[in-house]
Amino acid sequence: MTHQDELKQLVGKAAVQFVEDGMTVGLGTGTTVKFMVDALGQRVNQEHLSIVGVPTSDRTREQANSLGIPTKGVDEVDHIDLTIDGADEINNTFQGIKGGGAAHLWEKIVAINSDKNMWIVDSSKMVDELGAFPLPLEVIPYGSQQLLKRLEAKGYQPEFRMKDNQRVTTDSNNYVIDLHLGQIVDPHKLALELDQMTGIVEHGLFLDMVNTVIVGRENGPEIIH
Ligand code: ABF
Repeated sequence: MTHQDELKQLVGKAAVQFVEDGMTVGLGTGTTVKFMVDALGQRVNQEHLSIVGVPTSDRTREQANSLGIPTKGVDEVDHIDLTIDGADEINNTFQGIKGGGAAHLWEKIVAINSDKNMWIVDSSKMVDELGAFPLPLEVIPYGSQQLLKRLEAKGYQPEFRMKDNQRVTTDSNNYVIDLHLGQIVDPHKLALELDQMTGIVEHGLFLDMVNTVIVGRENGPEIIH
């Protein structure tokens, strides 16, 4: 296990201590969350914790179910008590970029329907300013080439996310375009601009949404409320 993975496992285990019996828990996506779901599965099986998981991706649902964690879709539950998710960047005012795992649309849908949101990250995700990590956009395939040209004209350095020479598709069968911005001086202004662009389903700026961040540090998990 790499040192970064050790930090991810550390925060994953710390996060599940916040899960209480009877909770409906949003389950994020990504490698850090994978460790959290493993730890949650241990609690469900060893402590007979009675919870329902609301996954943010097909792969998280499959992992949870394989561990015996019951899952429901976001529309099948009354509300979500706590969502635990990862992040790609978090700045010093706890604004975040998510979507490196091409799951940010479902992640944001689950997050806005959660009473509390918690992000779990290794220390490399904490940044002074957002933007070094390419900003993911989930986009409708129809018209996406024209949309790419509009984003290029704005100087946003857009690229379709590719894998094995194919455009990556999300669980909603949309494409992902990443914006290589380098720095995002005003995340709220950029979010408003992207919200207006036809064809963009959702961007990866998660602003004013998180309640607790757990950061994997050398001397242990740092819990920030
Ligand atoms: C998920 O967590 C994604 O939005 C984000 O890309 C990912 C972080 O990835 P990892 O935990 O694998 O570093 O919420």
